[in-house]
Amino acid sequence: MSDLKNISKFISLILRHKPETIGITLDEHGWANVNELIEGISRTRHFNMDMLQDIVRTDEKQRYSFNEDKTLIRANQGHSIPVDVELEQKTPPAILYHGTGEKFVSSIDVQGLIPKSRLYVHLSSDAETAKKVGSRHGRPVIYTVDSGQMAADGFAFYLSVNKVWLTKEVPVRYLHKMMSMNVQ
Ligand code: HQG
Repeated sequence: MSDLKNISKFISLILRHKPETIGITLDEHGWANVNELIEGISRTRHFNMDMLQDIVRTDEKQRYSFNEDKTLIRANQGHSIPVDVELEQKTPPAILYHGTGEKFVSSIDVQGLIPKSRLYVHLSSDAETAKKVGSRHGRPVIYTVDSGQMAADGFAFYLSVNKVWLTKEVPVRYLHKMMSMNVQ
């Protein structure tokens, strides 16, 4: 893994889960002070503002945002700590996708999708992305989610700045398993 990618993983841990790792805090909207972040990270490795800007600009999932004057930074989604990143509530498309690992299927088929350690269940608008997400947990299994019906039934959906669909839960009645071999 390249140095920047490695540091990006670390930033993701700090901004979504454990800011205390480098002795900083996030505000209620998930913002961290950029100087504090750089100082905290550079205690253990070479790091500066240019590198941080590179990471934010080139991140393949656009995970992070600066505020306008680049004094603050936050993760766009994926948090386990309770912050309000001012997500946009939005009507979802009729179908969304969720990729998971085979080992979770028996539980999901009983319980539906729950956020587990995160604040929301993460959904994507295409099956290919769901397959990649699922592969992080072993052999991938992909579910389609009747998001249009859920929205009609009153469930709230949010679209993060980096285009991940989020919702609090997906009850079993809205879930259908896709045969993974159908996913290219
Ligand atoms: C599963 C990455 C048992 C769920 C990705 C998932 C994503 C259940 C796992 C983002 C369950 C949680 C999030 C139930 C859900 N019983 N297992 N009832 N309900 N699960 O990592 O969705 O690279 O917290 O299916 O790309 O895999 O970090 O969530 O398999 O967008 O930016 O519990 O993280 O983005 O795993 O991934 P996670 P996720 P980043």
